[in-house]
Parts: sequence; structure tokens; C-alpha cells
Amino acid sequence: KKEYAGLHAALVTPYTETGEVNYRELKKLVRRLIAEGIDGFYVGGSTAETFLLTESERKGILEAVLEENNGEKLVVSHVGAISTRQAVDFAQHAEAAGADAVSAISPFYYKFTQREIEDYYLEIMAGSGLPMFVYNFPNLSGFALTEPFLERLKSSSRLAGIKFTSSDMFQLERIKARNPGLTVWNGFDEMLLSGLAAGADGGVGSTYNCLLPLVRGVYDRFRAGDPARALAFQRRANEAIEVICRHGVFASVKKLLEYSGIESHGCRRPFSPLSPEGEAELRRVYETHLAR
Ligand code: NAY
Repeated sequence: KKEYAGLHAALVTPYTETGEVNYRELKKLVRRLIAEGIDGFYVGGSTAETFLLTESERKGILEAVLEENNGEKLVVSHVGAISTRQAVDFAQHAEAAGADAVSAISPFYYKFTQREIEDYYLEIMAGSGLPMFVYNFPNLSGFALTEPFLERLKSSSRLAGIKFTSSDMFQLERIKARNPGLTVWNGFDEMLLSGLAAGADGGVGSTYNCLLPLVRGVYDRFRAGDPARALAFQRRANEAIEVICRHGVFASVKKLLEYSGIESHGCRRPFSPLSPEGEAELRRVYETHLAR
């Protein structure tokens, strides 16, 4: 069984010039992150623009990552969908393809009841044999998990943990304190150190694609018992993340990757392309923090 602790890159989806998924560049990114010391991959999440992809692209991306990873690092497949039936289908595909675990955002748009959302997770867990990481992201999904909700999900032995994309560090700390057996991943990269201090076991992040050396510094210094050095790394990362957030997270992450030789041709519409000012600022970030 692989470790759940550590840093997991929420992989971006590179495209070709004509906007098709670029599996060659995706594999190159996977290989590079392994060389840089990543602990795992979160495939097909928000960062992958997953709801702008077709079902077969989502499956193809997972297969490509598993192939390049070749059993080396943890591979978590995001299988979330509005439809339980579709999420179960993705989870069964993930299991058959060889992923280590699944994760799912709560079903959105129709404002499902808490009970409906609980049933969604229980049905995904019953429908495949893989451990489940609930993806809690209230800002985008409109649903914020609660402890009674978690209690109901714990009736399945497949509940493995939570991807906690919220700035409520009080809630993170309480959940981890009361559920030491669940893995909690910090979801906002700009708060990785805060999440770790509150008890998170690691993180999942979009900026890990391009800022791994800085993020690694935060994590490793914290684990080594040196919070002051960890904070120095977090500050450097946040100088970059501030610019990344200002100009669109996914397009910015992709631009930084492009500077280092991984082409991805922006994001799918309706995401807009980077502005010229955004590009110029990102270039400076690259030169200050990332160029070697
Ligand atoms: C995902 O599913 O890809 C993630 O949630 C990764 C976590 C990221 N959240 C989102 C919504 O992109 O890395 C964070 C985030 O981009 C970063 O903290 C900047 O705000």
C-alpha cells in the first residue's frame, strides 16, 4: 500500500495547437515531476479543466498518467460528476486501469440535499473497490462538508480521507483531531503551511506543477521541525501564487510550464487566454523563482 502523506500534483491538461489533449506533453510533465520529487498525482481534478473534457478524454488522461507513472507514485483519479451513474462509471474505469484511489467533488448545479450528496459518495464507494477522498471545495461546488456528513460516509470502510480546499483551518484541525485515521490533504497551496500546522497530512495543488521546488521546501522544512524556514519557502511560493491567482490559475500555471519547456496552449474556452500583462508578470516570476 502506498503512502497517502506528501505532495500530490493536481495535473494540468496540456493541449496541442489545435486544442486536442496533448498526451505527449502530459507524460513529459509526469516524468519531470517524478524527477523533482513529487509524491503523487491527482488526475482529472479542477486543475485538469475536467468539466471541459469529454468522458473519453478524462479516461485517456488517467491511462496516460498511469502508463508514464508505471507504479512509482500514488495516482488518485478524480471521478466526480453531476450524475452518480457517471461517477461510478469513472470509478470503475479507474479501478480497472490501475489507479490507487479515487476522489470526487460533490454533485453540483442542482443544489442537491445533504442526503443526496451522502448517497452519491456511498454509491461511488460501493461501486468500485478503491479508497475514496472526498473533495471538499465549497467555493465552487456550493456544498461544505460537515462532521455529521463525514460520519455517514464513514459507514463505508473505503472512506480514506478528504481533499480540503477551504480556508477554514479550524474545521480542518477539528476533523483531523477527531478522525486521525482519515488522511487530510490541504487544497489551497497558498495556505499549505497553515494546513500542515493544523494537522494536514499533505497537500494537493495546481501550483505544484510548476512550483514544486518551493512547495517541497515548505513541506520538508515543516516536517523537519523548522517552521521558520518552512515559512520562508511559503512566502516565496506565495509571491508566485499571488501573480498566478491574479491572472487565472490554470492559464498561469501552464504558462510557467511553457517557459520551462512543456507546451500546453492555454486553457479551453470559455477560459480566456492570458493577457499580455499577465504574461509579462509571469515571466518575471519565472526568472526570479524558477529559472535554473
Ligand atoms: C484540483 O482539483 O485540481 C484542485 O483543487 C487542486 C487545488 C487547487 N484548487 C483549485 C480550485 O484550483 O492548488 C489549488 C489552487 O489552484 C491554488 O491554491 C491557487 O489558489
